[in-house]
Amino acid sequence: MAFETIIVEVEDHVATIKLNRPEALNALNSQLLGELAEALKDADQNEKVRCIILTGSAKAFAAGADIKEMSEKTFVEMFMSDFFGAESEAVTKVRKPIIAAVAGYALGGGCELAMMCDFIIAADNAKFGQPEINLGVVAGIGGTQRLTRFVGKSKSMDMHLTGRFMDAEEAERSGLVSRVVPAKSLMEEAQGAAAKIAEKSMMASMVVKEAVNRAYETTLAEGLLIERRMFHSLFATEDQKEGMAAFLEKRTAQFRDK
Ligand code: CO8
Repeated sequence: MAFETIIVEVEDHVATIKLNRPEALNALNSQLLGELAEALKDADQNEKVRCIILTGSAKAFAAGADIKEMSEKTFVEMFMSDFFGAESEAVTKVRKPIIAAVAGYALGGGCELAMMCDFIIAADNAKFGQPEINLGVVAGIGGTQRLTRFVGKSKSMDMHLTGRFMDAEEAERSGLVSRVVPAKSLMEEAQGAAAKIAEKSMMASMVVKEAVNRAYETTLAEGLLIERRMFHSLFATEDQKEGMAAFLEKRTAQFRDK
């Protein structure tokens, strides 16, 4: 399918999806989110793809949901279309690992989209924020819930209530991002992380994703049981035999997703 608002490249087992509405700082409109959902589904189903990178431009990952598209909508329209509901669920349904490579603005829905990914690598010029309060609204695709889990109540309240931006250093310090790198090496760093992930057993990667995400959904006791059972279940795979044999034979494992 030909996309107009995103650019998709698949190379060396990594699908890179670049948000591409430069005229609007990659503001998320229905078309872009629809295309993103489609591209993510394709990547999830493509056997050649073992990791996904979601990125934007040097100036903006995404400056939020598209204010022009939303400004005249009524409650009934928003409610009846479940505005951005299906699109955001499409992102969180992806089973393969997704890295958000964020440079510049990740605001509102842009910050929320980055948080839907599995981890965030930030360029040193990245700025995160939930400035919806300035528009008389609030976050709508996970900001109040996910940012709070990442950075805690006090900082989340601060961000949502004042609408201030957080720079990359503060984002790393508070646990929102996994690493900060010089802006010029952002894609190299993300590709390096994706290449490492692509070498692993895909089943083990998917289990990591399911298990870590359960930590946000369940009690510690349930989560520990789920993790232990998932660990046990990987002993049904050839990749477990190969991984452990390779260690003992002091060679690199050749995982085959079996
Ligand atoms: N929507 C639409 N257009 C945008 C957006 C946006 N979110 N952000 C920037 N643009 C456009 C500008 O209108 C401008 O277009 P034009 O040249 O035609 O006037 C162009 O992008 C460049 O922007 P600026 O000239 O403003 O660039 P600056 O460098 O001066 O400023 C900022 C950059 C600080 C990022 C500024 O653009 C800004 O504040 N943007 C809005 C940020 C914002 O408020 N984001 C939150 C939006 S609401 C939201 O995300 C809700 C998510 C939940 C939806 C849930 C549904 C259930």
